[in-house]
Amino acid sequence: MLHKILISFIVVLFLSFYAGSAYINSSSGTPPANMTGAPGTSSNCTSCHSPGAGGSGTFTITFNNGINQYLPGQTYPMSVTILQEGQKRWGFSMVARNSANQNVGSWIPTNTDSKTFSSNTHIGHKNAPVMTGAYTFHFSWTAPATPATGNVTFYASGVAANNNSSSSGDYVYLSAVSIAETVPQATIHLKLLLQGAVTPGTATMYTNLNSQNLLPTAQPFNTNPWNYPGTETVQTFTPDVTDWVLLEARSATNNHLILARKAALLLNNGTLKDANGNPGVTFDALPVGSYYIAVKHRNHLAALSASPINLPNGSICSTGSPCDFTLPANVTTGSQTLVNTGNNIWALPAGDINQDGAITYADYNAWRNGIIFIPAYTPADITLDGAVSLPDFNTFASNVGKVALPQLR
Ligand SMILES: [Ca+2]
Ligand SMILES: [Ca+2]
Repeated sequence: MLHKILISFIVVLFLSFYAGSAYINSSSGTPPANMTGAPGTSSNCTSCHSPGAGGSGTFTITFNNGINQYLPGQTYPMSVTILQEGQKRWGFSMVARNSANQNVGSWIPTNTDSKTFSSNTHIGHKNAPVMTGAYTFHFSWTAPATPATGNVTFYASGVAANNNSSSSGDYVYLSAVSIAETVPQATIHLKLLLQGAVTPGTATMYTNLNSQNLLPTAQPFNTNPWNYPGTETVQTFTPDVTDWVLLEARSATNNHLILARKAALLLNNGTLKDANGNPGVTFDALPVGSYYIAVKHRNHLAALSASPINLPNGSICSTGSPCDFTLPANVTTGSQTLVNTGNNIWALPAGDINQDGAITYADYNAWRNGIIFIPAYTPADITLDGAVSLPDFNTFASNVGKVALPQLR
């Protein structure tokens, strides 16, 4: 009997607490489900926060730093930012829906301020954080592994509350962002340095050819010995471009066999982008899969990956991973092929002025014959500064005897 009375007392206590409590309190732990503004939801947070509408702030959904495309099975960073001057406490609720308005993918909270709920169909705030003026929640979303999900739309509501322990003085915002499914492509993200342009002891290169407007707008590998007919062109170089390079995808079982080529732009931090500006280098029409990767330059020796690399290889080349050609371990015959520029930062060696795949005294003759007195984009300029002068000779002299792999010459 005492037991029953006790339970009734607790139930009554709970109900009175709930009835007397403002909604901000009851939902500050986790937002209620279906309050995202998605099609078919009867309400959003305006049903419990007043005035709700009419706030002066903003609510922004950001998917993968604004790149609104996804690949099946990949995980992407996301964030929502709620901004309203004077407000102090923040919440949100979000779903991902396909064009049939079904929940798709899965959510991953990456901070303690958010959590998933409703069987991982929603993500929202956890213990609504307190901060004045604005708040950003960070989390991740994993796309469905099965292809052909199609366009996905994120629907979210955000609450900018005044933290007065009542539902008054709170504003609600709605936002939606659509992303498109893309077909996986054979894209390589690679990291490499050209010795001639390296600032010694650092993993950065200068961009002197670019800043002097000497870089050709069309890819420069259309002559001997490459005879690459690609039509890659650039309208305007971004200031971080160091030079053109030529990438090759080679068979995983026979790295003498070239399957695809692409000319691309090497940036001063050692990363690559396609001439169209997309990060990484995409081999058009090459199926996704595993390939040896070779990189070539006009007057530096070429390098080949130490092993096949599975393409696409993510969205960046992580330091130390097999795509990082600044480490000898990731390049075939790495410590012989590459040159240590200091601080154990390795680069493709400069000096192959006659472009035969070896650095010999034939290159000295080519340098002497290539001396010029006006800035130019020319093979004899192995320091990539637009001049053919003594520093080119000195760099060449330090590399005499270096030879690229036979299959790269
Ligand atoms: Ca040579
Ligand atoms: Ca030079």
